[in-house]
Amino acid sequence: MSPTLPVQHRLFRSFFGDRLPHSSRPLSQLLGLDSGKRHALVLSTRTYCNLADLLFSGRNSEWLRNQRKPLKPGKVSPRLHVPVHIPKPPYVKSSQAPGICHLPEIHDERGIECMRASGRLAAQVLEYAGTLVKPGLTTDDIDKAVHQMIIDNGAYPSPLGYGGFPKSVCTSVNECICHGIPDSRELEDGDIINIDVTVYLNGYHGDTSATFLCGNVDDAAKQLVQVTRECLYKAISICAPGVAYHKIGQAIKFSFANYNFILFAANNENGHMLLGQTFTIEPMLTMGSIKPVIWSDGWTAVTKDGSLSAQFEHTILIAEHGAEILTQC
Ligand SMILES: [Co+2]
Repeated sequence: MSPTLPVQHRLFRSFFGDRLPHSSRPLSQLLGLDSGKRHALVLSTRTYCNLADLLFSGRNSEWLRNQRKPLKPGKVSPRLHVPVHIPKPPYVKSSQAPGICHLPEIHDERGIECMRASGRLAAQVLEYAGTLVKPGLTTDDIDKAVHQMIIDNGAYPSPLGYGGFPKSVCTSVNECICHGIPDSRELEDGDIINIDVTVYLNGYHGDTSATFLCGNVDDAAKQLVQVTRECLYKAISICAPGVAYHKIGQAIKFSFANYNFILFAANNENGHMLLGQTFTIEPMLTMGSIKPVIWSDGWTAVTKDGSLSAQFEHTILIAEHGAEILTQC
């Protein structure tokens, strides 16, 4: 299959690890922000901006910009309540921003069972959230539904209160790369939306995201979403004990060479995967610029040229014979 439009998909990293100032062990599985999870597809913000300067021609950005209205901040509703009986992660009560854990996250049998449970719940919530996506629904509506399902299951919605994040889920529409804040904006026919669900259950975070199509989405956007999903599964397929993290990037590049896209799959992470380790893999691809612009809310990251961005994410366990996906129903 070859692309119908002269699009260039590039891989992002979740750069929010850069904003976390100090270490805090319990943040093992949150939001894709913790470098202790060994993001499998990483590139320093600085490096990828430089590469973007080099690679991004800008030839598609005008065409892409004209296709839809730019995303604008909407109204953010008041913070939702979590019942007192639900255990909260330590950062919720702390005024300090949560930190980064630099050690690999290795679990014993009990820890693995807990990770499976939180992963399964996160996957169920994500699947449900995806069924809600339709024109006219607001991202705030999605947040409310996700929040309710998580607390109904005795878990805490991890994003709520994380470093001041005001909502229970991240909703990243169209050119929003990640960490979009649910608000009063109604979804429109042709939008794509990444929903990133993280739940805190029995002391463990389960983290997963997917990009959903809203109504009639054009072929180029569909292809972006499809290729991003394939990137995630290709990456997972090579994971096993002893495999170097940087192999993931190489596998993706090789696998998608036929698309004639430019994929960013560089990886600065040293070391090898360990038995019993959990981490997330979360490729982000865009159709144009990989330069992010952060809104004044301090969270919402959009592509500088307004081009579409897609992301998929699973939390995986390194098992004896390969990776086990923890975030599936
Ligand atoms: Co996530």
